[in-house]
Amino acid sequence: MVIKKVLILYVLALLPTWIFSQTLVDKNATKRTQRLYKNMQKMAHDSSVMFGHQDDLAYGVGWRNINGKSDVHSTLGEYPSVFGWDLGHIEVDSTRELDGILFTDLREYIKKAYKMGAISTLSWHLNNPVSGGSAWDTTMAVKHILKGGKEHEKFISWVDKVAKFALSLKSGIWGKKIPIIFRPFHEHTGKWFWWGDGNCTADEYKALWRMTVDRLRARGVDNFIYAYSPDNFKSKEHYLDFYPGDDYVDILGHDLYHRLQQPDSTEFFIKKLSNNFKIISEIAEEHKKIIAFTETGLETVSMPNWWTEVLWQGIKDYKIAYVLVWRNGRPNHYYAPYPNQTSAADFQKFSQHERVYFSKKVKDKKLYR
Ligand code: BMA
Repeated sequence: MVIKKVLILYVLALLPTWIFSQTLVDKNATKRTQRLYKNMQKMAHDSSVMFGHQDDLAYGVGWRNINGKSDVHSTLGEYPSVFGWDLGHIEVDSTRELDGILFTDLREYIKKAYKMGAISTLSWHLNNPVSGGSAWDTTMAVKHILKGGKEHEKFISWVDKVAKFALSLKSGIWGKKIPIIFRPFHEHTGKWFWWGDGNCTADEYKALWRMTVDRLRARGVDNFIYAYSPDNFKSKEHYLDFYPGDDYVDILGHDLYHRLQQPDSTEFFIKKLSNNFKIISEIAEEHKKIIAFTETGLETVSMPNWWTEVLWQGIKDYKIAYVLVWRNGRPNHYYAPYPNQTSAADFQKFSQHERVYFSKKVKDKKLYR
């Protein structure tokens, strides 16, 4: 009898593990990284959405580098649950990333986010390895950095710098590595980056992605969760055109901004979001992946009810692990509110939605356990 009971309890305890059985593409990923992914799967399964903000702790509208400050925190009394950061210029050994954050500070911000129980995600606006121009310099480059290409060695040395940084992200007395969502070569369906549409073929892009991930793993990076994030797309086929494969991607992402150029742009954006996430949800179901809205925003959030009436309307019907808005970089280039900003009250309302998670509620989720 007792044995039977113990057995039933054991099976019940294992059930969630079976339901959320999709493992990371990196089979050698650290325990913490695996647990984070499992917990993200659970949250998405429960239709919970975490909120992210790029460079949140580093600067905001009218301030820079003030310990503990964050525009989101000043508005809500709590931090985001996802923190976006960028590695651009690490490849050229700059002491600061492309938007001016010291890499030494970046490491501390990531530690801080981790201690909060929140998540950090890294993008990489890396320079053009052929011309030496920025990520937006579309001089043909991808074919020249693949194996056999004239800048292959140089590119590999750049990936090694990312690996070194990733491996330096440690926390606690045991110095355990901090899990990170890595989101390289994003928005490739657009034409603006050197890895974007028209600047390389689908096969070259896939080869670039695989080569990068393989190299990171070979250098011992075992704390990355990989996110693929196309910009706008027309169909399921289009979303998957450049997809490097189920063995190379953990999160199906999407980047899409709300722009107020046309009179009907708001209706258009909501509809577009809803259509796109419907397509991504189908793909996620088939490929057993989770979804994230990896970059979005309305520059200067000029619509008072943007959070509840635009963003939320576009995503509420889907299981999206997190939504991240872009950086608060300049007075005319910011995506999260600050106190008394036009959309601050609505942002507060959005933050209180039972399905929405900022730092306080996420702490209880114990994402790394
Ligand atoms: C863009 C803008 C730029 C910034 C870049 C990389 O969207 O915010 O000012 O340098 O992202 O973060």
